Amino acid sequence: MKTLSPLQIERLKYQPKLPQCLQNGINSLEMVEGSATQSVRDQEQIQDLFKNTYGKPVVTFKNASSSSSSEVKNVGVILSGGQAPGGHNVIAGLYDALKQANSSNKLYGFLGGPSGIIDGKYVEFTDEFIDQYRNTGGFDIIGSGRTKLETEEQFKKSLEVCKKLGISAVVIIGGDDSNTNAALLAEWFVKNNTGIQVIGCPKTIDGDLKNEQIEISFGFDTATKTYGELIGNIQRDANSAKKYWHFIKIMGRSASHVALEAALQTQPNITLISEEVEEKKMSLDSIIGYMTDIIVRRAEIGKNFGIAVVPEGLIEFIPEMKSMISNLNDIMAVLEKDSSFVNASSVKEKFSIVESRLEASNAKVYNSLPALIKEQLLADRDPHGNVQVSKIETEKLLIEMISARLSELKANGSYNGKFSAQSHFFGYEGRCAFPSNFDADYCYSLGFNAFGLINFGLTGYLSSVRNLTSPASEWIAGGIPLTMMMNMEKRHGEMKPVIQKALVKLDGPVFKQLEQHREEWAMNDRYLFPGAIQYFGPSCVCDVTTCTLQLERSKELVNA
Ligand code: FBP
Repeated sequence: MKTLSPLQIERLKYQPKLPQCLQNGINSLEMVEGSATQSVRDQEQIQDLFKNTYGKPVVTFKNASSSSSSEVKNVGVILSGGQAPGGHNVIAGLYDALKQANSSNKLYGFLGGPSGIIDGKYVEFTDEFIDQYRNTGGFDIIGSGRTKLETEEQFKKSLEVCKKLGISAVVIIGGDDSNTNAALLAEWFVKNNTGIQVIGCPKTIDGDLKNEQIEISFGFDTATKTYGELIGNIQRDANSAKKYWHFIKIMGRSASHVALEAALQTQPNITLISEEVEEKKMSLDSIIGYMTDIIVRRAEIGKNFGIAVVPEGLIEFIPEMKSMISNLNDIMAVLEKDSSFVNASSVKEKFSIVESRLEASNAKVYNSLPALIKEQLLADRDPHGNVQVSKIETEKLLIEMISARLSELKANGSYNGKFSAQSHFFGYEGRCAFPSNFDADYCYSLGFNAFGLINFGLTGYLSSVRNLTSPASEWIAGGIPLTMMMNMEKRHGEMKPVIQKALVKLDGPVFKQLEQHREEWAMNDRYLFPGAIQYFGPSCVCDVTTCTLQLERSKELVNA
């Protein structure tokens, strides 16, 4: 018998809220189709690659006047990619809808991510099994993984496993890369007349899987609130001791939504936004200059402490680094399979092999970095060919370079302060927290709605629940074709169809909010202390969504 914490016991009892149209029952829905869609870019190439699933309409559900019966269906579900709070509730919502539609329906969970469907590793869900995981964080119900589903052999194996279990639909819960897998699998299943549908669910704490129909990916709300709590606590510590500069790297592999949201929640002294760095073509040197200037100005008024928030993906957005990393990715795709590189006698030898293959200007940039960062840049790419930025200690790189700059300023008499820095990385801490009420409701709705899409025979669609700043009963449920979000990008040295990441918009209301206040926050300590996520208590504390969602939605509503 497992021992449960008091909060676990109370959260198991929470009944997530559903949009009104889903409350009347999964068999009482009517589907309304919009007009045909296009991919965000590279339309011809995407259409050619997704001949069977391209161009489908956006769909919305509304209550039907009568209810219909539903045939028996077996469904498989996969948790894919990085953990995000609420994944268990997506599965719970899917399970409840499926059983409501027909109690003979079965839900299978593939174990360990997409590899589960290839290797035929699965569990069958039951009430007792699901009930232990309702409203809990983590993906441990079936585990997750980052296997990329893209080869003919993988698809054939998946088909065999689905046939064996009588599965007619697969739900993939994942981020941009995982939903790219979902789109590829959906297309292959249609092309080969298998009759198996594929539906995606928008997951990622990074918040970069969004568009007009997907207002936010799940997990972003809880993760950013967790980081907000931690940053707030550190701000109080810094403001008490007044002796450290805290450099906090915040997760978010590429886009800076997480760092931006955490900054709006806490109002630190410095916040870097990768998209701004790229747009303004800020070199590493100019970033160091910008941060050093604030540190020096604060020291002049006796403040030798502060908080700097740095997005995890920063390094890939600094122009000279971006060029070097892109060149390095292509080289590593070859070197990872080259035994003379893999078995090189020392790290230094690896550095020189890499430098000899990089273009001259990129080799110069690579060579200028501290050995620690050079080594971290050589770490294995993820299965999608991305540098694993969570392993690159950008916060330490910045501290080292700023220290050196301050020593120079001290030597020429233009700085007289003390610089003592602490580094932090907040990432994994936020990915498995108990989902906030928002994420608990949103995820349950996404899963429930996914079964609605299956029931209407759709494939290659992403479950969509919108109007999220209104009460849950007013949320709008439906689906969007995955191909609508795709474009061509270079991965592992080759052009591939992928879901386009939604980066921070510099002309959007969220970044503008930071831009408008950052000088004030830099010098006058306007720290906010959000505290821990609250699950029970006044709605103004427990049910508020993120600043990002509120600002983006209020702009949309004004423009509507
Ligand atoms: P997803 O895009 O799969 O949701 O993962 C996002 C993320 O949490 C990033 O923020 C982070 O850089 C990365 O996963 C870390 O990956 P891993 O868990 O493999 O270390």
